[in-house]
Amino acid sequence: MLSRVASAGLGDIAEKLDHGERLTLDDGVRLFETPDLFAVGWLANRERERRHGGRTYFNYNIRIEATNVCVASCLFCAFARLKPGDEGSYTLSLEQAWEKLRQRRLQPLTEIHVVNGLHPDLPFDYYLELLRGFKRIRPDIHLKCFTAVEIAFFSDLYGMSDEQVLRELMAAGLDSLPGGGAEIFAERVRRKICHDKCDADRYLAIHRTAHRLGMRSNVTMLYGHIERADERVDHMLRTRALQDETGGFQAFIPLAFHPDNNQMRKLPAPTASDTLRVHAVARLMCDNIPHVKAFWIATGVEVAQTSLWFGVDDLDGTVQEEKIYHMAGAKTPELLTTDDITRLIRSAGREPVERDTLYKEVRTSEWANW
Ligand code: V47
Repeated sequence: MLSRVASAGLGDIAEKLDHGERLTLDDGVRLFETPDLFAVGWLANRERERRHGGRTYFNYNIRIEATNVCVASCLFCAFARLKPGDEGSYTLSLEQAWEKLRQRRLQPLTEIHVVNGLHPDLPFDYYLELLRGFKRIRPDIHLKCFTAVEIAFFSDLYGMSDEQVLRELMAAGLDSLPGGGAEIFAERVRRKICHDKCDADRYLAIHRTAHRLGMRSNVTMLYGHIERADERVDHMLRTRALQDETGGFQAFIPLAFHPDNNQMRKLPAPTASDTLRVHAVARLMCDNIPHVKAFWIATGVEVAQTSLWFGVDDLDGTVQEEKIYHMAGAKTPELLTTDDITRLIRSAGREPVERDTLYKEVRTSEWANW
């Protein structure tokens, strides 16, 4: 296989990886440009197996999107509605949001993932109470809530520093931050697809602060729209640089662009081979981030399963009730059971490991009394 890697013009990259040398922007672009996807995948798989062997992580989680009212006008978004009362807009009352968790009291959930629109009228107390209520119902559950973009919005709207916002949310029960809102860090792309939300420096600064305060977080990358290969690699390198400083990122999560019902609908969706390549290159570039996650809702279940041989070691989880991708045309199911996920992983020749949000091994199938 090494001779094939050399024929693909990647021999020097293989050597760097063997010597623990870091890949550069130019290396990353070459990994995107070489036609030999299999060679790139093989290198990424080697790195994946060096870190995790065949272990493949997933968790028993639920997603709650409390409101889709959003003042931002991201071109790729099919979920947001500008104002309360606009057709298709919704905002859950606190009771309704808590009820979603109560209805699942028999499920051995370990995590709630909350992502919302940027609602201009809700008081900060709504979010604090949302968290407190979840913890009252299930004190043991991990709350992975609010993207850095939401945190920046709260600080600006409620007149607080990012650190104050994070501290207050933590006191109310916030345990970690999800990776959403990163899109592509490059200014050229951000200006075009999401000009009115926080910029890359602020996104990264909020994650830096969250890590300093003791929280873990993830980072995403929205790909397959107007970004170039060098901008993808730049995104990975900026993430890697912050990880060198803090060590607080757990997973890098490429997110495949879905073109239905949004202002970029003329663009085609990324292909399966592009998806496999992006995950593989992320594994190779982000050498200091423990996990590369394929979000099966976005990639499709079959491609997510295949990606387990292209650098990926994490499949997110059961998810349940996902809206952002389904409103943008995702044909994936809204939920996989832990049995479904385990079967997918096993039949790919990998070893399923159920985890909590912080990657501690758990076996919810053995929990009694749920
Ligand atoms: O930031 C929105 C993306 C993200 C579209 O941290 C779209 O574990 C593709 O953050 N096509 C939210 N993508 C989802 C998210 C996430 C997902 C999985 C795991 C984690 C984690 C976080 O969804 C947004 C945006 O980048 N998005 N619209 C679309 N049409």
